[in-house]
Amino acid sequence: MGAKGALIVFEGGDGCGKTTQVQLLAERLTKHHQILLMREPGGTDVSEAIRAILLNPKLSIKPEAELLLFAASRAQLVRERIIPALEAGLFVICDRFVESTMVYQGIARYIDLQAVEAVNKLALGALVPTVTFLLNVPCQISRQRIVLRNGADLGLDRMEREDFSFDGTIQNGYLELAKKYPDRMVVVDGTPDPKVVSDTIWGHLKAKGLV
Ligand code: T5A
Repeated sequence: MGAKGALIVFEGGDGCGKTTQVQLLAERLTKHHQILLMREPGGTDVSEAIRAILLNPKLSIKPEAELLLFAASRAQLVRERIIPALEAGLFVICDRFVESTMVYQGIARYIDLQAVEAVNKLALGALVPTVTFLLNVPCQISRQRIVLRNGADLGLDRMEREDFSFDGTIQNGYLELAKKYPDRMVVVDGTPDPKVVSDTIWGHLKAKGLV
């Protein structure tokens, strides 16, 4: 990793406010740093093509195939975009990363967590996120936000149609993971006004000496 670069990741259940926080942090960071914004799955031509498969509600994908598709998207993104940006000293902000795979494919889809970790490791190589913010929002609130955003017919993608998406499995899975990895994951209450959440995140980055 380059001397000044940092990889800041946002995680949480569907509709918890990651994209909103990524944008608010980007607005603040660009005043002082060069930044690169990424989302997973996606971020390269290959990864966006894989995203279209993964989120297509018409496709039925087996859990193990799903795991490998997410990992393939990530392996390309890491090598094509993230590592070069970090080596150039940029701040990379990523909407979802390895913890999504641990929670959605490992915990919610019941794929052996050691297998998920091994696949994640292959996709990442030596790369480790500098900090991962978990936006903790009860699933009922996340779902309400998606209803407000998408309208009554919801327009859910393939993952959001899963029973586990809004029944607490994902939120609890993330909280378990944050307990396991307290050094790299910071739990932030995602329920207040977006500006308040953003200030909290900025405070954590300051305390870590990153901004
Ligand atoms: N996935 C992904 C896996 O299964 N394994 C993996 O390895 C990876 C990487 C990705 C799907 O793929 C799965 C997980 C996902 O199901 P996606 O389309 O990228 O799908 O979906 P999400 O990441 O879930 O993104 P969303 O856009 O649905 O949710 P966000 O980004 O968390 O939420 P955001 O910011 O768009 O906010 C949602 C709504 O709430 C409002 C916003 O204005 C917006 O309308 N909002 C707030 N309202 C009140 N108070 C706040 N604090 C608010 N913050 C935002």
